[in-house]
Amino acid sequence: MATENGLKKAPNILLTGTPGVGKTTLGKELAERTGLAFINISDLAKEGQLYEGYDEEYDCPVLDEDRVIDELEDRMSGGGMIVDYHGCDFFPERWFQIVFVLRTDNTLLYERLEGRGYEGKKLQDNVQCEIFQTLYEEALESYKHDIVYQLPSNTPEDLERNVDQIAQWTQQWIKDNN
Ligand code: DAT
Repeated sequence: MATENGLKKAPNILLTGTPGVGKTTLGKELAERTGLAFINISDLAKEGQLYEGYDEEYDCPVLDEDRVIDELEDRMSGGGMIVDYHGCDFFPERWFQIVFVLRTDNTLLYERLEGRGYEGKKLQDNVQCEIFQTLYEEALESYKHDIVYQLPSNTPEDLERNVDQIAQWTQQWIKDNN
């Protein structure tokens, strides 16, 4: 199947949603299945120190969005990228052919984030972010509604189904666009 090597045009896919919903898990499996490249924006920022300060309240560095975009522009315009981030409003709209917002039930998400060591305000705020469907609304405000899809991400069966469906969509997109 198509990859970044330029032989075939492939779509860029955005996986977004509250931290802990399963973006990285899905993105890595999807990359294996499709041959597309996977990019975790948090890892990219860490490697390149693409930060513009520190958020004391949330105890995390603040992403330098402009530098992230500069860093990725060439690869994104080549297509075939799966991008994973818990935000979506600062990417150029033209980058993505489809946007998936992963959704997880509150109690499951709470347990996952607790397992990751989140506590106190950070834990509460992230669960609330999911309850208020903050990322779904951000996606609808940032991209055309007909390319934004919500996917349940509660169980291993959900993961399997999501990989299958997105891989199928990707294959079809490649057929239609080459
Ligand atoms: P994110 O990248 O959105 O922060 P993750 O991929 O790191 O999330 O997953 C968080 C945790 O949840 C991790 O322990 C794996 C687990 N997980 C992910 N998707 C799942 C699913 N569909 N069913 C059960 N557990 C899942």
